[in-house]
Amino acid sequence: MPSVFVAILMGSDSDLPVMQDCIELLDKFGITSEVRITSAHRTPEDTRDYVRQAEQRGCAVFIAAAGLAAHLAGAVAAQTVRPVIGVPIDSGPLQGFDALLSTVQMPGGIPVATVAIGKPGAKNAAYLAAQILAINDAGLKAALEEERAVNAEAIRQKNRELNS
Ligand code: RP5
Repeated sequence: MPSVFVAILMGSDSDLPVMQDCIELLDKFGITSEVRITSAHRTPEDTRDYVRQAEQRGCAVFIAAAGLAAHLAGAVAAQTVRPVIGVPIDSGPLQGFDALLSTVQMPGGIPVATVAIGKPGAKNAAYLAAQILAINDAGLKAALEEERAVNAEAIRQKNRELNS
């Protein structure tokens, strides 16, 4: 049985600084990931070939990040029935609003779970992928719950400090 992993695809190496947190968060939760630069426009055949072989090798979730006329997530979703998470990158004169619409406005039947523009979306793509994998992984579910509890406690502590 192939080992499960998450594929992180991005349209350009210029997207990498935005996606760094995504890569690091998956690593923090012990989730194996593969990172590939591949474009819906510049390398369409490579994108198709990678998605097909990655699914066969055990890719459980695809994360696709792109800016401008961002068709990468849709192009990936066209090749697989694994969950696809789209991250609109805040590049170009419209700062990601173009990529948001290109990524989120998929026609019925080919879904892309679109997260926020830019760095918050990069983080949430990792959390969402982890939550999908946690459906069948009690340890991962516990780790996600523990992190939320720690974050909530940090806010309570700040309130105690503000009011002491
Ligand atoms: C998109 O075009 C990429 O995802 C990137 O966000 C944007 C600009 O790419 P570069 O011109 O920086 O390579 O395809």
